[in-house]
Amino acid sequence: MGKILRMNLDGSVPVDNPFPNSFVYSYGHRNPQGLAWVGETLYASEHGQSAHDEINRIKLGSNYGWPVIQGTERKAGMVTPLFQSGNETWAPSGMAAHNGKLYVAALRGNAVREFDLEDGRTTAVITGLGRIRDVYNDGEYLYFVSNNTDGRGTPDEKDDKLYRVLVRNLK
Ligand SMILES: [Ca+2]
Repeated sequence: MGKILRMNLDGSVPVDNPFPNSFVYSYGHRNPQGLAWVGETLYASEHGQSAHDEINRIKLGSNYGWPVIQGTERKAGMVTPLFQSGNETWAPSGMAAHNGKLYVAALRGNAVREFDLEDGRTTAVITGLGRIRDVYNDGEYLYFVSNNTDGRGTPDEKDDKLYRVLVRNLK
């Protein structure tokens, strides 16, 4: 099963990692793709096996369920995702945080999706540009890159591209 690891910059194991002498920070992941911090809280995007993609709030030492639970399923000792895509496929990739929201690149979803951490809603805020691989936020602008030339997309002549939009113009 997949894991998220944490190590010090010198390659040593942080003393406050959850398991002694182990880089493991969380486990039970299937295919984590993007990470973003909101203050002291870590969020991660993850691909499900078929649809059931996930956005998780990562707690130190927790088990995120793969391969025992998926989607909205619950089991003692395992964490059910904060957001999950049900029968849709987002194929979430890189992510960035801004103002209580996560902005997540979606490959198969052909979008940048916004996840509101307060009201639990998600919407596609950028569409029509094909597969989106990664996003970055500098507090004013959201930057993102298309990835239509990765062998799974339908590239335009000038793909791929780096885009920039004012975050306040997204809605
Ligand atoms: Ca999971």
